[in-house]
Amino acid sequence: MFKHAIVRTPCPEMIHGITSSKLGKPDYALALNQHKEYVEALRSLGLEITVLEPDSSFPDSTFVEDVALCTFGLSVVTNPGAASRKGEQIDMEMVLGSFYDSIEHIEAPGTLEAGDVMMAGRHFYIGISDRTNHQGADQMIHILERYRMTGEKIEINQLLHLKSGMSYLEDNNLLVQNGSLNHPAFYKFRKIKTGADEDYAANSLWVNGTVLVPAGFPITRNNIEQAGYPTITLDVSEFEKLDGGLSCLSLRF
Ligand code: CIR
Repeated sequence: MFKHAIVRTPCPEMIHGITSSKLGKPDYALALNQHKEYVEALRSLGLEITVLEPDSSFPDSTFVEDVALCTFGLSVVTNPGAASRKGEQIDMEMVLGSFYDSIEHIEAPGTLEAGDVMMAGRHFYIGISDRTNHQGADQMIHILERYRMTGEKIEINQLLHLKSGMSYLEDNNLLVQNGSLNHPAFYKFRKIKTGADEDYAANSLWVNGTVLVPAGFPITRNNIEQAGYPTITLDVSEFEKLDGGLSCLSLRF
């Protein structure tokens, strides 16, 4: 069960964040409202929330998930692969210092963004992407092993991050994009599919038994509910415009 979450309020410069989408620029005022609702949803699930101030130096800094991996007794500060995101992790490390005794680091030339890291118990799947390279993933695996956890690399393509395409919902249930069910690394999981044309909803978020699902993806939500989970639907349209999803907006531990 998670007890804490760290989030960062989006900054006005978010409208210049990195994106591959053709959905247009985010509406900042709407993004602020959506972010507040996201925080309230996490709070309603029992989490104590640390809300960080907007950081205008980094347009994408609301996507806090990418700059650290938070897990059992260990936090790993990452080295983001995107040039405009390098440095976001420095402030986060100071925040994590009040929660963790052990903080490790991904060092250049390794790059890793934790949107590429999917936790399933004490095992971690690490996507090799445009943001996370082999050195970064290897460093992460070595760190995890020192703390009696394990990791493995997964080559991905056509996804920003591994978790853009799948989410572990605990209890052996893996939510996956409809078209990408067959990766051998995931054979042992029971698969819950997104709806056709609902790829974005593959980034849904398990929090203490409930699954947060992005608004506008009813088939996926129904499939998750059929698997036995209560859901909370949240509109995150302004973050989708920047290729970001529900998991990207918080660190949970
Ligand atoms: C980026 O491209 O870095 C941001 N616009 C979106 C990051 C989304 N983060 C995530 O999937 N964990």
